[in-house]
Amino acid sequence: PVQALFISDLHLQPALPKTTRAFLDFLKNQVKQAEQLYILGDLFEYWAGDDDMDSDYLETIVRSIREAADSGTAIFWICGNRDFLTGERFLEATGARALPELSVMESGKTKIALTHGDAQCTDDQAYMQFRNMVRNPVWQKQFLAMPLAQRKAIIAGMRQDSRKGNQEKSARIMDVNASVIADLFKQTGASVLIHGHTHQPGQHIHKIENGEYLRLVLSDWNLDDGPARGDWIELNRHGELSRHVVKPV
Ligand code: OKV
Ligand code: MN
Repeated sequence: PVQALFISDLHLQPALPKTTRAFLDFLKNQVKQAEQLYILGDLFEYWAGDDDMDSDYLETIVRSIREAADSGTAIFWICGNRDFLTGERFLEATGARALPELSVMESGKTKIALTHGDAQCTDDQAYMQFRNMVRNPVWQKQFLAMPLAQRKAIIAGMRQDSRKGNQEKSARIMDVNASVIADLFKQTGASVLIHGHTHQPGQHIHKIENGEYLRLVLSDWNLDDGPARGDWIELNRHGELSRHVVKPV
């Protein structure tokens, strides 16, 4: 009886077994009841290229997504800033369909815009510069031409660097820019936006030229360290949106 489910920022990795188990449980118990699942980016902590899918860990996840797709749920994929290197082989293996980084779905007469959320964090200029580089198809082709081990080493180096640098940036700089959000609502004609990325779950009303627009921010998932967190948004047949908390399994 569910039209669509939305999730983001699970950051799946072997070091997070409880989070991984919660996702596999979510696929079995929630997704199979739903017509559509929208994955709004950063399902994986990082994706080094489709040739990494041969690892047992990623193979299990890919196969589980495939089972949900085969059982009749349409699965839509918007990549995030960690898994933007997912390619055709990933899509074929999972049965997911790639969507543009900014997409609009319709529920009755309500238009819902969907995006990961990093492209709207324009106050972080250093990150926007990095993003422009790594989202360039020419850069990606060169990067993917390197051996897998080398790509993984480069990503590991970046992660180590950011562990020092990232904490210094303020929450404001790491959040979406309000005027970019206003432009997005204008551009798409949507009255609702769902995104993740910022790890600042919440709901925000944007008042733009006498109109009111709703921005729903998904949580990241982590059931392994600290207090458990994770959520999904459900869209039911009546066009109603609700937020649900992930529980450890
Ligand atoms: C995550 C953010 C660092 C913001 C790189 C391919 C590439 C993955 C990656 C590298 C960086 C994630 C995985 C990190 C988020 C930052 C800095 C700011 C604003 C590649 C796949 F480029 F090599 F192809 N990355 N890391 N930031 O260090 O965890 O979100 S990260
Ligand atoms: Mn992200």
